[in-house]
Amino acid sequence: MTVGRPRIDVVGSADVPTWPEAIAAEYRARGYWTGQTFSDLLRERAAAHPDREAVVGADERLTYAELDRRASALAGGLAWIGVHRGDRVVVQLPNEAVFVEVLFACFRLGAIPILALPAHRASELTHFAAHSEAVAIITSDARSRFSFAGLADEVRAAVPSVREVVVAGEPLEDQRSLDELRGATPLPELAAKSGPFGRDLALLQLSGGTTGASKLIPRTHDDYLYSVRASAQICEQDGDSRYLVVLPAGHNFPLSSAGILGTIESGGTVVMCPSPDPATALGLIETERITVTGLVPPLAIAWLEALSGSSRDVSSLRLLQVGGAKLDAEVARRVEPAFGCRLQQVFGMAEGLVNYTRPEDPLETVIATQGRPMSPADEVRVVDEHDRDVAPGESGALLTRGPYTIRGYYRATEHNRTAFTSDGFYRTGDLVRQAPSGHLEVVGRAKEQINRGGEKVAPAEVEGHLLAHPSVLDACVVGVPDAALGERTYAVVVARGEQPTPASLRKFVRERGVAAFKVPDRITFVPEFPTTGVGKVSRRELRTLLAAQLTDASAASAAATPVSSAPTTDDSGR
Ligand code: OOB
Repeated sequence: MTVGRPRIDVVGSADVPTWPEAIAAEYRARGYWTGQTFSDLLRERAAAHPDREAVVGADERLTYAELDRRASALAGGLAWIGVHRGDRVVVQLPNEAVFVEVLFACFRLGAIPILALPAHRASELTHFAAHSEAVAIITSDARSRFSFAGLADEVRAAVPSVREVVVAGEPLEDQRSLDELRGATPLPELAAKSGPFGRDLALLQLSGGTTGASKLIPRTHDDYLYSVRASAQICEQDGDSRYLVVLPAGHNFPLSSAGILGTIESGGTVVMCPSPDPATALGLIETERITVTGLVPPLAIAWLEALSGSSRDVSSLRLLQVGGAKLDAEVARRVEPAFGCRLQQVFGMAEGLVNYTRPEDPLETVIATQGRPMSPADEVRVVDEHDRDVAPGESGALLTRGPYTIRGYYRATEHNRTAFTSDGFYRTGDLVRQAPSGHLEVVGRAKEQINRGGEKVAPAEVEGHLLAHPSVLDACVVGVPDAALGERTYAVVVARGEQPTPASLRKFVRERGVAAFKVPDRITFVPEFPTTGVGKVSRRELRTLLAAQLTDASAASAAATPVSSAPTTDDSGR
């Protein structure tokens, strides 16, 4: 650890911004924050119904009592290798039962998991580990052709604070197996009395990022558990709920809206889906009698297609949630008749605010809006470019604050000055319109972020990777409309000297160790960029230009395009 940094991040310090004390007191007084931790929650549920199934994975089924026992055993194992309360741990696990076990082991110990996605590679993981001074990485090599254990080693070699790599499956040399830790000394009871407490950090979520690498999002037990409890109630979860985890388990949507944690909170059963492809998922819905699941719009479309030719029985489904990116109203309209269950739109963000359409909403509201805030204590403002409220029903930028929306990113003092207003509202970067009922419709985006079917891409981050290539003089990454994904990434590049091929450039970006969804879908070379009046690259103009080319394929190949940014090479394969 760096000298001078306390081992435990103090919530409320400059590194971990939090709510002003008077507001925190109010959230406690109103019963939003209860002081309960996720560790307490699991204890309570395991005591209430020990034999009920908590988590189902590809080859194991854990009851609440078993999950609780495993969380304690693994917490003890982590302590045994020197991971302590307050230490940060990068967790990169697939959708398997072990994800839930590791998460609750961290909660029990008070270690802070950073929930990396399986798609993340060295570039992202190194940033998470270095920025948080993580002491360990927990990963899995049980069922994958890609070596996650090898990746974890690469990150450990690059980040001095990372001492331990723990692997579910076969560890490499100098790594630990999760089994070894499970069999170590159980956590001494003493630990329970010395925290973690409700006000402590529970986990670090990841932001989609706008200015480059993802920011880390500090969520406390108090605030996250409140959002989970409120979500479970809105989604009408109960002990009979069976939630299928289709999206990557660590993402805020499947984790907490109501998702994995909401299902545990209601005493239901979490079923891990190893792959989102409809063949696997629809099969599990049938065999596991799934009642609820959450999807991003491209998956909803793929499932709708697959369902029409499938004999799978999905009659157990009660609720299909769709969120993470804008759901097209025409697609939304097809969901209820095809699946025979209610649709729920979910418009949320890892920073906090989550909006849901409600079971009692009229069908048109469910189809045409992205829901309304989950909590009566959520404050929502729709403002113009001067932060002035727009007239009711007009569109504007969405600002929010409330009992589960962060007041600042982790260790990001500078960025926080602009990402939040001086009175603590988070600038979501989303453009919305609010109906008198409170329902929000997402009409656009003010932030520089590409939403590739729910996966968020920060143009600046990808541009940075492209610029590292010796033959790239300048690069600009924009999102262009796409029927399947909503948006795709398009890199426009000015070459230096000999022009590389798009394929070689994509390979270059991939080999720099970035998540595959960030590798540009298409790369085009131009002699120079269109610029704004002040000489800045005009992304808007680029986007318009590219969108026009894509909708009119023949225009893209017509050589006689007069603008200076006419593509000189185009490439559309991946
Ligand atoms: C969810 O969280 P993040 O942090 O990956 O992304 C948040 C951003 C939002 O600011 C918005 O730009 C976009 O994703 N978004 C939507 C949307 N849901 C999220 N845009 C339009 N329509 C929607 N329904 O994506 C997330 C977190 C919790 C629950 C659901 C989604």
